[in-house]
Amino acid sequence: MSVSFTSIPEYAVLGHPNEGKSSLVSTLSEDDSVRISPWPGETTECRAFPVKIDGLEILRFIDTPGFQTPQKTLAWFENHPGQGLDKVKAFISENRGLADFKDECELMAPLARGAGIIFVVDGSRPIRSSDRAEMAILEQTGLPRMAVINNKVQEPDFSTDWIAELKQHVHHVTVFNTHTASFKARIALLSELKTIDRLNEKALSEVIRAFEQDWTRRNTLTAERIIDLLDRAMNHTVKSKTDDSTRKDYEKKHLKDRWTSDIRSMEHETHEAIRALYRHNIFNLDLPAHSHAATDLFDRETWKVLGLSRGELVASAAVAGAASAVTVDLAFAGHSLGLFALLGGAAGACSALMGANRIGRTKVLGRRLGAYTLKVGPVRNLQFMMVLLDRALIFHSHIINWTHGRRDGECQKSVPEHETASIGLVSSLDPSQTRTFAAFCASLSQKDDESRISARKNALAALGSILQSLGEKDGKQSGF
Ligand SMILES: Nc1nc2c(ncn2[C@@H]2O[C@H](COP(=O)(O)OP(=O)(O)OP(=O)(O)O)[C@@H](O)[C@H]2O)c(=O)[nH]1
Ligand SMILES: [Mg+2]
Repeated sequence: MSVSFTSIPEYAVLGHPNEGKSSLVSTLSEDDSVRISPWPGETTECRAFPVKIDGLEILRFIDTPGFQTPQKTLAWFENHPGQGLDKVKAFISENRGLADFKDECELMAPLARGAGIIFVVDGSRPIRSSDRAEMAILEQTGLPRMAVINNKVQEPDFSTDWIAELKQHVHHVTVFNTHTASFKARIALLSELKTIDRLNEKALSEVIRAFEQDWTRRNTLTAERIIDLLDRAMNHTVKSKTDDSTRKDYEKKHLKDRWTSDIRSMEHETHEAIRALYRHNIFNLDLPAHSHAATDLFDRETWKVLGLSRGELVASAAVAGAASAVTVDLAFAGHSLGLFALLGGAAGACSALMGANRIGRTKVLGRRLGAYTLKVGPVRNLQFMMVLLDRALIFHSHIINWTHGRRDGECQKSVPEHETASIGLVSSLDPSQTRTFAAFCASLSQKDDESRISARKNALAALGSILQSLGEKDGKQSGF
């Protein structure tokens, strides 16, 4: 282990094996390279996980192995003179190399350097005597210490017992879930560290400020990415020529496939860029099956999920038939009348619906010199834009709510409620936000650069504040 002490606030995350120490380190440092496993004993050595902003380390968490022989260790502490860090150092130098105290010597190394302590317990199991021994050892160190109650499951819940017991040994107790903690909850935990670690209070305030600025920066970049996607997707055009009239139908289908494949790639690239901004590398994003972001962009279900009966489909097809002014009639089955109603008044120059039950139409621009020119796009359709926007918002919401400590295949049931709703997030936009996006959609057809720039700026600002408010949702944390 090679961790050097500097004035950067440093916290060692300690506890019994398998309580969620590594998960906490991973979530707080936004690092999904931390090793986490369902089997106790995964972490055998201390490892430092720096929190960096703009490449600069501003905070450090140390992942540690779990206590193996807490009772014996406590006995040693009780039978030896001295106190505080001197005693911790004496314990390490006297017991280094002894099999009985191997993990204890390792986990105490950061304490000997003066690191603050975050003690993690699983509040869904009862307190045992080994836990009491661990708490007593930590008290002996005299270091600033806080306990985090991380309930692995909701029931049973022994948090009340834990709080009462922990309060006798640590300076502060908080409830924090490593799998569901929001950005707000993480900031709250950092603020709580300030209360136990007065010496680092100023540094932690700086850390919190840097975190918040960085979060706003990520939201701004995400908004830019999404607006770029909408812009590119709605302006996208593919053309081809054929001089063989017998191949016209084949070419039409081919062109439509090319267009849809291009749009899918654009969407995928945008989502991956958002994932990278939030430092997620390893998890396979399993979007909730009944959210329309889980299906393919051009799947009937993607559009149908917004809720249309057969009759409404026919009605919307009729509306679209009357209103359709798009060059290429690229249509999607299953439009939402609900969403249409929402967009109807705001549609402006954008066609609100493209017609139902027709997946794609390629326009034949005309026959010149014996060749047909076929074209798909641009599809400047408000509903198409809103579906893309909705899928990006659902993706973003999923990314920011998926903590780094939560690993693939685990805990699918705890996806926050708003992510599992079958209706996406655009249905909760307020009318002025809807109008702003409709104006942006309309501006794409305008020749005037200034109006386009200003509509884009307004859409960016609206989206930035929507993203910011998604990150501010429930802290799910309480301190004692
Ligand atoms: N459902 C759920 N599981 C959790 C939570 N926190 C941790 N776990 C799971 O508990 C197991 C142990 O988590 P770790 O973070 O590896 O625990 P640890 O304390 O570092 O364990 P050792 O390294 O063995 O000491 C893993 O399977 C985690 O996914 C939680 O909040 N909810
Ligand atoms: Mg571990």
